[in-house]
Amino acid sequence: MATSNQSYKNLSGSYLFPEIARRTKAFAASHPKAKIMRLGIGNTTEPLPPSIVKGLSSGVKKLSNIKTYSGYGDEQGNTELRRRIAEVKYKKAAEKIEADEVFVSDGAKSDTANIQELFSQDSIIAIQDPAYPVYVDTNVMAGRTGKAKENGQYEGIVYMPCTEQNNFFPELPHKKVDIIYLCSPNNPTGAVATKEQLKRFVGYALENEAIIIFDSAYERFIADKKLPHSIYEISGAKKCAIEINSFSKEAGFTGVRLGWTVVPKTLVTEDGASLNAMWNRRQTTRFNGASNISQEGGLAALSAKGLKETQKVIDLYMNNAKVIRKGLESIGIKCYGGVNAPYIWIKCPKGMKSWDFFNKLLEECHVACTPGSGFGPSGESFVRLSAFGHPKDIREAVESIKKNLKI
Ligand code: PGU
Repeated sequence: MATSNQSYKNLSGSYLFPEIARRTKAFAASHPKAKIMRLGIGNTTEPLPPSIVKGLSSGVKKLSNIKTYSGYGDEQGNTELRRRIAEVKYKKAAEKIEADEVFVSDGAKSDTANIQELFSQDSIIAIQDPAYPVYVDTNVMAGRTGKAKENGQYEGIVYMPCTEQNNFFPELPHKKVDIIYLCSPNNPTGAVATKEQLKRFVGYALENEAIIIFDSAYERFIADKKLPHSIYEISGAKKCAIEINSFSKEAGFTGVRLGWTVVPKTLVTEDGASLNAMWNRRQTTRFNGASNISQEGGLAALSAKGLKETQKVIDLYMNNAKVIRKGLESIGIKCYGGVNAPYIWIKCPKGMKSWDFFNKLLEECHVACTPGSGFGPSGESFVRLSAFGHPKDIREAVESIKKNLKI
């Protein structure tokens, strides 16, 4: 008789974003006249710029011709794309990133979910709280935790609170941990780690033979020139960090699907295993490579023209972020983030709980947000607004909040 993976029973609820979609849909069904403005999930809305469309089209065209047709490619990704990622994205790395340390994928979500497989079952995981829920949920599914406790924390995970008091960047773990998830620019708080802050974590990881899993999916949204875009800007990080990134937000590939993970060859676990060799083994066994069409699009996105064009779209989203912050602050709402990240982290007025404020925004203003508590217990009494949207819709949402929110 087949029995199920018992660890799934430890999950305390459904995945956050479908749950928001479900509640928003239910509200829409019972209020058919309401125009709902969706600032919940971070989903891109602007069309792909011309050079990327050209790249994708050339990928399709190649498939139509007997001379250029290709089927399965290398599981690790197109060699030229791996080279270009290493070159363009890691220019400022303290130690050079090589093309064969870059593994192309269908997006950062699957990589952030799959990477935990490389580590032993008894590894102790430390996670920023709040955090992108995939980090916690996949470790729960893998059986590295117990059930959720009353305070919302899963047994066995080391939570690193990110609060107003520490400017949303955590202290070092209070006990010895093996795997540390860091995300900067941060989803959901919009905070960006400084070099000094990253140095402290790299120092800790080297000293404790821990591995950092660094999610930099929003690095292109950093405007402040002093802030690091990659953990590899920190000397020593190639000995202790994996970095995961994506074309989703920076190039509008949320539906196209393309991302990558850097696993340095110098990365060795306490028991002497090469994580680069293990990830290579894992990917070649479980993954048949990203779409060859998407990869042509990725190459175009990293061309000089592509980078210029995507910057314009990023600027548009970041202008949305400014509009959201300014609008909400004008009615006395405390906002964080939204300066070097496309998310605005909002303190619920009068200490309201996240889901209560979610309902209030939906009912009074017809705006959907993401409840902060969905990202972890320290996100309680916050909500996240996403700056991904058409500027007109964002302005409309902000006006509706200013006009209709009763606080
Ligand atoms: N990493 C972070 C930190 C993210 O916020 C997201 C998407 C991803 C990875 C996924 O990137 P892909 O390359 O597109 O796979 N976060 C969005 C979407 C929600 C989700 O379930 O992925 C968000 O609204 O937080």
